[in-house]
Amino acid sequence: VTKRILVSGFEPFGGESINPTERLVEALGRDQALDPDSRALIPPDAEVRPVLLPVTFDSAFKKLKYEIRAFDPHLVLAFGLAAGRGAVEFERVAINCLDAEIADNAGQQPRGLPIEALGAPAYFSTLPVRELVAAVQNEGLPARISNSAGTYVCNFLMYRLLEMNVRSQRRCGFIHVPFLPEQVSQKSGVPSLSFDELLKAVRAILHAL
Ligand code: PCA
Repeated sequence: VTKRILVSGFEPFGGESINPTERLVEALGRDQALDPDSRALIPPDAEVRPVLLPVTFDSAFKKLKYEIRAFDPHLVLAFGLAAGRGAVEFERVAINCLDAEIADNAGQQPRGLPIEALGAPAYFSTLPVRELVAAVQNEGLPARISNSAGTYVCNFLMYRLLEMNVRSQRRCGFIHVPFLPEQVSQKSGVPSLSFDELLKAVRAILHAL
């Protein structure tokens, strides 16, 4: 049986002109279009639906929810950029908190509010995060579990995604990735991961799942 895997990425935000996770969904779309045995990233027994999301509190989850309903995936892997982080980071938990340090791409900047007033304080990833860290590390690439997805659009999306799937068999989670090298060429001491390395990490994740 074919495993349906929805992979989301985000548009650029916060003054950056690129988002590595946007490039990632584009690359997965090209790979999915190839014949199953000639794909470089996606296992032959998997079908990936790449979805690009806007960096807005208003629309990001609405679009993801619509795509989940249409595709009915077994797994949802949501990716985002985490400025300054130095590894592929599997988020363990999403918290019921909105506290945007910068406005989103629609100009919204909620500060110190709950996502859902009477909602659960937090939801835990239903991905096998420890195994996935090992799968990426086995490729010689940096990976770790993160205990905070922040309080911006990524944490919001992860919270809503897990809330939606709390009574389902579908495994869902969020993965933060570092900047691309070209994004840090003017910043000293900020870590990055090359696009080839990112693809290698994602290939390892898809194969491990
Ligand atoms: N990263 C942001 C939102 C979009 C993205 O790629 C975040 O970490 O919240």
